[in-house]
Amino acid sequence: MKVTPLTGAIGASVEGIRLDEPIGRDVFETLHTAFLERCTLVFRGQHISPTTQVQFARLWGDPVVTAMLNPLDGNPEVVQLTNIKKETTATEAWHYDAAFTEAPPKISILSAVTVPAGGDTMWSNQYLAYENLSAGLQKTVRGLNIRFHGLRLGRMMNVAEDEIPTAVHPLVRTHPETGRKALYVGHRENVCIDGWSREESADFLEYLYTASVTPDNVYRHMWQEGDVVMWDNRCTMHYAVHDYDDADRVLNRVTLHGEVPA
Ligand SMILES: O=C(O)CCC(=O)C(=O)O
Ligand SMILES: [Fe+2]
Repeated sequence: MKVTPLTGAIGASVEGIRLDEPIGRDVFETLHTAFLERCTLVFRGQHISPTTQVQFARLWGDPVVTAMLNPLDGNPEVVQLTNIKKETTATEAWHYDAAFTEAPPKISILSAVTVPAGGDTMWSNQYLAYENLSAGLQKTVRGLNIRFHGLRLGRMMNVAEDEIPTAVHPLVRTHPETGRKALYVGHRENVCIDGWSREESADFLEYLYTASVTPDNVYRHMWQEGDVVMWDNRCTMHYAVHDYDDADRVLNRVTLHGEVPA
């Protein structure tokens, strides 16, 4: 097995492994170390079934079963993502998955079934987003909490305004495995510094959001069918580029239960 960094900031490609074959303890340890260091792992040419995807996911944790989206027959842990119109998609913005819940998923795993020309996904390294701030601003953000709302997702799923889920988390969270600090921020429509007005919060958070996703802090994945990509939802944001109109795009997704951010 070979692990190769994909950018200076984030991502590694893993070659010489088949996810549909048993993965021994040593190999898993190597994968785990690479995952914690690189935050996003790319496995090309896997073409795995939903069942294999769930088995692989179980090596890392406890898959989330969600009735909200469309579970794939026989595998309630697998959600199939299809082309949601650009106007309504909630994922064409930098985000952490389900940050508006009390204990957001720790890891997400996508397996590409059908890919159009385009439809790339990008990830940012939120450890570096924090570390790149000045010592003074780091100190300020460490003292703040942020409220996340599921507004964009709620709109997409026609959830009534007063039923939009919301949660308050530290603006700087400490990764439970690495002990490193990561900036926990999101799209302007979804976030507000806890205890500040929307107006006071907006430009401040916009600065942190924009600084997080500077090109030298991002990996952009051009999907091929059969690719599997997994990311650490405690120290990365991601963004699904919608540049493929009505073309088919099908990805199978599994997420793993996570910790309460601290
Ligand atoms: O469609 C994608 O590339 C990613 C969508 C997304 O945000 C997710 O699966 O969490
Ligand atoms: Fe997402």
